[in-house]
Amino acid sequence: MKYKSTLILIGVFIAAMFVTAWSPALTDAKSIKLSYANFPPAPTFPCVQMERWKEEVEKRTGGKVEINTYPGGTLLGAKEMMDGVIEGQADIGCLSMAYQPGRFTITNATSLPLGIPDARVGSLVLWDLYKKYTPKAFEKVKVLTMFTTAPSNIMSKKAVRNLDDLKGLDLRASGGAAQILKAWGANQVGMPMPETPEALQKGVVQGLFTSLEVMQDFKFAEICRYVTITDTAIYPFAVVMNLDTWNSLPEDVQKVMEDLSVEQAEWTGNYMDNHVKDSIAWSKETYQVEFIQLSEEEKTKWDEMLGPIHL
Ligand code: DTR
Repeated sequence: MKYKSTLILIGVFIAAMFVTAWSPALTDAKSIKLSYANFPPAPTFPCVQMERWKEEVEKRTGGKVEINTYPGGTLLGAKEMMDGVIEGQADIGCLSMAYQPGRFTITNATSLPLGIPDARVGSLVLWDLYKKYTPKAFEKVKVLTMFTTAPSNIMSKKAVRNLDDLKGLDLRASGGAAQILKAWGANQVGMPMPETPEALQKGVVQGLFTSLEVMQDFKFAEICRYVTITDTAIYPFAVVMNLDTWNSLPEDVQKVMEDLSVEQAEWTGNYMDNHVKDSIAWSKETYQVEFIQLSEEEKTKWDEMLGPIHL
């Protein structure tokens, strides 16, 4: 009797193994799971583009790939993103190149004052630059896409109408944007975006220099009631994947991701450009923020001071 029930048990076990291996439903359930780390809070544009990419990849691979997203630095912080992905702490990571000066020199050239008009153009130029030079800085990862912010403007607690107003003013900026602020005589303070709300509140800085969607997304309009339009530096971003993870993916999944690269760059640029418009309208309406246009004469002075940065 005991012998018989053991035989039945073995039979059931073998049958279960067989069903697990061959049932399409169960095979489908064995999807490829990828982690995607991001440093700023969920409602900000780097995370909005992350969710869009996740949705598209999951849809286009027919559910074969499942992506778990980690916004707000919950998996990797702003400055550890690149190395964290190289080491495999996350499969995918979104990084702002400005936070590690000297590391991404070729692609950071896009943050020079070149007159890039908006985020869509910036993102496509950045992607072309990357494809043309495939910089060494990215040789240890697979680059999935790149994009940029819209041009930077000054958001401040006090009005900045001329270079005298700007002199010695503590403003937060990183990378190429930092060089621009220094050239204008401001006191540039470097820190990643997620640290900025506290620095503004505590009075460590009197404003910041970046794209204007943050007025709404970080509610900076509440504290910075003045914006001086300069339309200069854009900030470049990259989305990178761990190389072993990339090499382990089936070809059809790799193709879906490759096909998305430029599309995602352009999508993000368009999203950013539209969102900046919304943020300006929202800031004016909600906090009566004043948007200051420099006079022709003043603007010429500011532009001339940026000349040496192009060299
Ligand atoms: N590198 C960024 C650029 C930036 C602009 N908007 C956001 C929103 C969330 C994170 C970063 C950014 C900067 O630090 O200004």
